[in-house]
Amino acid sequence: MSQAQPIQWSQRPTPPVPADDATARWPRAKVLALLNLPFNDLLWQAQQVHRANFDANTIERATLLSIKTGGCPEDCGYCPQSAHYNTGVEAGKLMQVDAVRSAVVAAKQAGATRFCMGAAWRSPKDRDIEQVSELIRAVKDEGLEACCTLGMLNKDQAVALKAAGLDYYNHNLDTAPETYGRIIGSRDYQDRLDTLDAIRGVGVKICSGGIVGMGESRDERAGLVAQLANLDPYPESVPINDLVRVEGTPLTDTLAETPPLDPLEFVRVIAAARITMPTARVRLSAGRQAMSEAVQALCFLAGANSIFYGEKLLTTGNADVAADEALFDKLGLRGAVV
Ligand code: SAM
Ligand code: DTB
Ligand code: SF4
Repeated sequence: MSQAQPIQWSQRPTPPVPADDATARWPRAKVLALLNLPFNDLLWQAQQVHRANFDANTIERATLLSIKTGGCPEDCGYCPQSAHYNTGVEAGKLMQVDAVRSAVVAAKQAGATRFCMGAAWRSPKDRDIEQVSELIRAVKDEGLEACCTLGMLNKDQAVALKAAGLDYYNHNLDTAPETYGRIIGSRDYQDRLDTLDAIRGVGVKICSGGIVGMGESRDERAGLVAQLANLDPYPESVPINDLVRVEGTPLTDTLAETPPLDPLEFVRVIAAARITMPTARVRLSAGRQAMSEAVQALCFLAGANSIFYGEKLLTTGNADVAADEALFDKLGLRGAVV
């Protein structure tokens, strides 16, 4: 029998739009119905799904490193690294392998099992892919899972990263399809789906999630979760970010009169992600530094089982490692082992 040929770009099936497709695995209306449940009923359902698929007392720890900071040509309205805004973030060059290796060793000693490298690119050049491949090999040499987020990728680039040993690629859908255009103008939703297709096609696992707290409605949050849950297969890792409002970004101005997202609404989104993507690692991501221990504990109860671990995200702060360890102790949580 002849081997299956990779699908040509022009023949790729268009992913279902959940809002219009009642036959989707997770029609958007069903996700909205989850978000509308009484809080205790929602958490009970999420906790049952969580326990059916994971040890509920283990949490994955993933450390982030910005390997190429700032000066990005894209115009994502939330992002401090866009060259379009004055946020005080200085543009830097791609980091050298020795400095990255030191960060990997430190992350491993602190207990991280995954190392995620982020670059402020629209999409990498082929030369960048060669250099990042060396960084991926440095992560793999230390025995950690390697993840990258480098912007849009084509299939050849995905092949090269896979060959270097990449385990996960992070590329977020960020919002519901209809919300997207008011946050980002320089690339569209389909570009993101195309990148996810390229990654999936070479067997690298997908890390894809989004941001809430950008002034969206609950229905729009349902749209984001439905879109992720209807990817076939759904992502192995799902980072849920609560917007970090950075001075100088357009969204921070737009939201000046809008209160931050109610933390209990954030917990609901985590629960909906857990229920609709039962075997995914759902990551309580950006915004955690501003959350109380009680809210974080509710996120874990709702099925979050991964965190970004280390004092910095890419350019903004994150919860202290010592505080995280103390919280783990209080809650009887353990770090996940790969
Ligand atoms: N440039 C690459 C890209 O956009 O794909 C990779 C890095 S980008 C910073 C990775 C993700 O970080 C974005 O897709 C977005 O979801 C998240 N992010 C960026 N700024 C954020 C903020 N202020 N608050 C919360 N999440 C943010
Ligand atoms: C993701 O979903 N969140 C991380 C990671 N993937 C790359 C990034 C959060 C960035 C927050 C703003 C900053 O530190 O620059
Ligand atoms: Fe650039 Fe990524 Fe920031 Fe968008 S989110 S401006 S692509 S670094």
